[in-house]
Amino acid sequence: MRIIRYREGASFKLAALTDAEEIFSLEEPDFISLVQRAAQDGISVTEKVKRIIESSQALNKEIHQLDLIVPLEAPEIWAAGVTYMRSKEARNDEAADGDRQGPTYYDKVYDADRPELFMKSTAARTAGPGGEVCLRSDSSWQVPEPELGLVLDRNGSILGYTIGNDMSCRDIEGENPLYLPQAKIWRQSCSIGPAIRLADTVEDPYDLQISCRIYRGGQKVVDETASTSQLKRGLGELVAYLAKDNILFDGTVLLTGTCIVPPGQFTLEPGDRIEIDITGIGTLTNIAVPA
Ligand code: DO4
Ligand code: MG
Repeated sequence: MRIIRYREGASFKLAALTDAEEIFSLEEPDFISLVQRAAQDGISVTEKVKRIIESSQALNKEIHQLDLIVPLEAPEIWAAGVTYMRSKEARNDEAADGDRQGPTYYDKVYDADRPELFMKSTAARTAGPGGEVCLRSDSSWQVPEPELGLVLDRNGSILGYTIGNDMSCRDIEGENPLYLPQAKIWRQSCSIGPAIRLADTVEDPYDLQISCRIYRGGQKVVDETASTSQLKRGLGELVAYLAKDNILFDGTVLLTGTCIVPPGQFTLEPGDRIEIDITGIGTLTNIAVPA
């Protein structure tokens, strides 16, 4: 069971999307209100949505006919880094300066107890499905980072899963890791969506396929697939570090790191269409534009 939001005229609508791709209207204005309503009723969100579906009719619409928007206005989006071997190798490549001796910071953080966690985005900087993600004007090596996103409540419980794109400037981070905030955060440097898959409807979050395709002028120029089974850390471990002595909000999103990095010197260009799929969640599509 998935939750989506879409624009209809001047208003935003919340809806449930079943595995059979049927769409049912939900009365609550947003995902967190739905979670709170289910808690007031003493039932899970999935049970709440099932009961609504049983007593209502599916919309006479298909998903591609809806003007989808972010499935929730996440007050904060955080991200974990170097949680997959592929990410560690890519960071070591971009930071290579020829006279490296001993383990890098990336080697160390991959094996350390404490994960890398950083603030990635806010609601105002986050694009939704079909929206535009921006390319920084002072970077010439930019890539999407397809990531599994955890939708959390204020206590750190995982309410659901979404797809995140942690847009990144490999040249800026590679020049100096202290530039990380600039390599990661700018206008529309993050996107989430197209849906939130309710947590208790995911059989095994460590067995999800993540794919990324990039199209340029109608040609597919990147096509990569990986799996959350390659994740080095537990999801609960990442959430526990994020929550430590911190404030989480209902609807905080935690991106769990990338397992896909486009090969070599590949860089995004204006007009590129980025598609990211995760099993059971859907496809997050965005167009790259100049910032
Ligand atoms: O070390 C910098 C960021 C790593 C990251 O974003 C990732 O592994 O996904
Ligand atoms: Mg990342």
